[in-house]
Amino acid sequence: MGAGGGAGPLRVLLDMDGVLADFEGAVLRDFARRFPAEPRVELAARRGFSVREQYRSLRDDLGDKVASVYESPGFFLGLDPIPGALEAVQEMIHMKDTEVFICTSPLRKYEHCVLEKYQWVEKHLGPEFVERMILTRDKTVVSADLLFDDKDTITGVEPSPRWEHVLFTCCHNRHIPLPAPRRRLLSWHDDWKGILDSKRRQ
Ligand code: U2P
Ligand code: MG
Repeated sequence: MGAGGGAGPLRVLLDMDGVLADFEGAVLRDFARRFPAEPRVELAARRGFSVREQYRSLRDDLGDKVASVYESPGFFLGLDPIPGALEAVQEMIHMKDTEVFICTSPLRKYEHCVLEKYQWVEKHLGPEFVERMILTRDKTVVSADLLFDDKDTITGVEPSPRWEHVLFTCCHNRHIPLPAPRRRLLSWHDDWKGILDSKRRQ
């Protein structure tokens, strides 16, 4: 099925943080380095999409402290790839009848984040993928068949997005029960090709 119905290539959107790039691991590592005396949230204890909110719930000022970590220059460029992500994306881009785009939201404080997201994609995936980047604060207006994203609830101005949201498992969402027909991809070593195939058949 092509984007939202009919014949045509399958269009797939890939989120960046939590799906291609290890945002959570880097936040914890850099927070512990910069604020070694402060309490921190280990990855096994992460709950809820927003790191800032969870740190704020520990102590009011910790929310801004953890945000200062991911707002720092070099943070987004320095993220490690999620295991298996680069290989999966390179394979997906060469699949027949498949269009792959990277769809990511910049921080409101976008100074370093926007440039470094582009640099990260060029560094890890190559310049041809820079052509495939969509930066938007509202993913619901983008038309595609599938969106792989670690955010459990994705909302925006469009009440019925064209894509099916496949929840990519991340430390903050692994405990969330997903009512059918919603589905998950546990990791890039899980059966992402099966999800693409089943979508083509719909
Ligand atoms: O907030 C904008 C984008 O930054 C990433 N982010 C931010 C805060 C947070 O706690 N966790 C997090 O992942 C997300 O980027 P994306 O996943 O779209 O690449 C979030 O959308
Ligand atoms: Mg994400």
